[in-house]
Amino acid sequence: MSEAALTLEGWYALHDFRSLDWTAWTAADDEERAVALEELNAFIGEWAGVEEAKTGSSALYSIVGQKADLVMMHLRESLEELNRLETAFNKTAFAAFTTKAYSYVSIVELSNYNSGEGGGDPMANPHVAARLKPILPKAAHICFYPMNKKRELADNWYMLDMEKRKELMYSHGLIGRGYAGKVKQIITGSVGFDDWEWGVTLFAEDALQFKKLVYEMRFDEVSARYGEFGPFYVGNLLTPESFDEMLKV
Ligand code: 76R
Repeated sequence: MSEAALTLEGWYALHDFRSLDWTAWTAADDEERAVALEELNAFIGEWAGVEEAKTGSSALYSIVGQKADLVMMHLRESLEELNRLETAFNKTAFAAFTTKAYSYVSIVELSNYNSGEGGGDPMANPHVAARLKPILPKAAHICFYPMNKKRELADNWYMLDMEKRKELMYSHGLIGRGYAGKVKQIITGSVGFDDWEWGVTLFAEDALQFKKLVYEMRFDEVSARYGEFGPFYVGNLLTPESFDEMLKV
């Protein structure tokens, strides 16, 4: 049996995608919309305190295309908290104007492929801790997609020995590092939690860098030979102003 990579886990993650029922929203009267917005803003207004208390982080983006209209990405300390959050949203008057589009449950994950130096408590390393419990950047764009590593007879990631996987992941990391400062990635593990093995969430000021990075990685053996990809969601940061503008009738 090949040796499993050691993983470190941080905050639990929920990517909650919703679509707006524009017919109902535009047909509602001003009073109904005002109540819905008030409840929505109260819900969103709690996120800042959670970040300050360092017990989680949330981000809100619109989604381009017909797969969804918006995504709320939440990082929290437990699945219970994620559950409470989605339920709290569902109870707002605003939720009555939305439908569920997609969701993804996972946990922030770091693996030991490139960690090199052993020993010591990795959680005591502030860089590691910051990556496991990241404050989501308020970058202009988000890109999310789930993925697997292949388990086919000829190309089975899970049958490769540790040394080989380390070597392959080293090359993966090198490409990634070429995008330092342009793309921030958060890898979340979802084996046992959702339908794919990982969620990949990327943040960038320039959305074109998503295409450049993902395309370049396709030529790297880890992705070219072993990567399998789910649907891609791409979107724009929703600030209080741009969200107001989006919902204005
Ligand atoms: O964490 C680290 O920085 C160490 C190196 C590293 C690991 C272990 C790393 C670096 N990644 C790691 C693990 Mn990654 N990553 C992806 C995708 O679209 C595709 O082809 C793949 C989707 C992107 C875009 C990306 C970006 N990475 C992983 C894993 C877990 C693998 C496992 O355990 O088997 C997956 C699924 C995955 C996928 N990766 C980087 C990046 C970037 C930008 C980096 C450089 C990070 C940095 O140095 O700042």
